[in-house]
Amino acid sequence: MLSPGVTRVDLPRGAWVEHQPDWIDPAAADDLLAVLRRELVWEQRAVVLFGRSILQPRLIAWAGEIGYRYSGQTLEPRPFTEAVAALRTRVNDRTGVPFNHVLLNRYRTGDDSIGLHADDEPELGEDPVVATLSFGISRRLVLVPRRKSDGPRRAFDLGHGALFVMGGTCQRHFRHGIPREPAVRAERISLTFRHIIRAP
Ligand SMILES: O=C(O)CCC(=O)C(=O)O
Repeated sequence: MLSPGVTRVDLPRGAWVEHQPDWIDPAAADDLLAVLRRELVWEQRAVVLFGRSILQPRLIAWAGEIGYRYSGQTLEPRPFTEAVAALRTRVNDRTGVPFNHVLLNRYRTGDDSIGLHADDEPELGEDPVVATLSFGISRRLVLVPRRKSDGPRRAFDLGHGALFVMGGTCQRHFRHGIPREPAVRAERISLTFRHIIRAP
């Protein structure tokens, strides 16, 4: 039985997503956005894509008990800040998943983005559940099946205080991303929760 306000979408091949737009109420979300801006160490990192080193078009921060390796870079273990630890506890209770790593993305304007990808690193195990919490301006997450026969791409507008969960075989059969939206001139911060089963 789904909690009120949750939309679940069952996708082909055993993938699913859940979207809960107002999981955190707007006043609390305003406070959290201010705290996250202040509390985290934000940086723009270079990643290796197709053999070339490029700067990611967004800022990132992270917290985790175990390091996380993706796109040719390793995020070494880093302590949880107070706010991120409290949010992790809430997300773990809500999803039943013992997330132990949080990667935060800060999209300064609609010029910042993340390309289509899957969170399918071996350290996440088979068919990981990945949860995302959003603060600030709404941005569109697109979900694109790897096979054309699995239907159209889908889009979800992730607004202030929204919880979005990808589960089942989602990372195996779909890719997701936050495309550029040049008309957007305000900031969004997302926290993406992962359960890392072993160090990279
Ligand atoms: O910002 C988001 O909602 C998605 C971030 C994401 O896909 C990632 O960090 O892997």
